[in-house]
Amino acid sequence: MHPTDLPAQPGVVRPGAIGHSRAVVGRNFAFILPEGVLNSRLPAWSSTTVRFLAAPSLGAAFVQFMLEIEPSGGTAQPIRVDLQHFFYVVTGAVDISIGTEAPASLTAGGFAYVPPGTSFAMHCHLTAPARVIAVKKRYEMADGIAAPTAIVAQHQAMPMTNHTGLQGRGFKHLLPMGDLRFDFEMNLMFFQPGVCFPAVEIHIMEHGLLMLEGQGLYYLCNSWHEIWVDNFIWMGSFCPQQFYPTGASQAVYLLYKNVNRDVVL
Ligand code: UGY
Ligand code: MN
Repeated sequence: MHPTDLPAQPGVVRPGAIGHSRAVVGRNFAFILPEGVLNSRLPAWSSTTVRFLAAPSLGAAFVQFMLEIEPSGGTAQPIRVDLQHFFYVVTGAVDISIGTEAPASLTAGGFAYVPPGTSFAMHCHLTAPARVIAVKKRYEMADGIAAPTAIVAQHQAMPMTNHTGLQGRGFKHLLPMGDLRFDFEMNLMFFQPGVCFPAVEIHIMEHGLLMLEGQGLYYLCNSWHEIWVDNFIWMGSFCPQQFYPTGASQAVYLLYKNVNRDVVL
């Protein structure tokens, strides 16, 4: 019997809540569950709860966080910092303005890339709250390559691709794959039930992973972790990793990956 099968009494901690969690923070990965991530409020965001999921204090070279924006909430005033931002709307709808561009409306599955040093403002639609997963990363310049320009789009308008040739896999590369102006990728990864990658991967790139749909088992370093919607994983450099979907329907996750740059010594 799972402790959640027992009746919960209002105002009383549920049996099994003490010290039991699927959450793990290892040397080179972290498996993070939303119920354990406490709220922050930030001066730059009004009527917005922020939950930090990955940060340099964990070992990550980027920051990933969930914004929970109330209908009247959003950026207190336009934000302009010397960092890149990426936003993906998980639920609800927001308006985003980047630089001098006219505001664009994004619904669930919509995303935006904000280049370094470019201002942006985001406001939740008045009808319902929005949840937006965000990445913040310092831009790694490369000789002779200009920084990328802004992108605003909905993933639903993009074709599904599959460069692996494996049945049941699907990809949407939200940032242009192979475009060396970008120093990171944000990919939607689709898996039909039972379809995994062919081998345990070990690579220098880091990941931030948010489970969007379905469920499965995630292999991290040398242990398996059951994962479902809203669970988050930070995978550090060279963390052995593999995913095996276990649900009856497709599994989908959003994956951050730093790419296209040499190792700095
Ligand atoms: O592209 C990747 O590195 C991807 N296959 N990794 C992952 O899903 N953990
Ligand atoms: Mn990988």
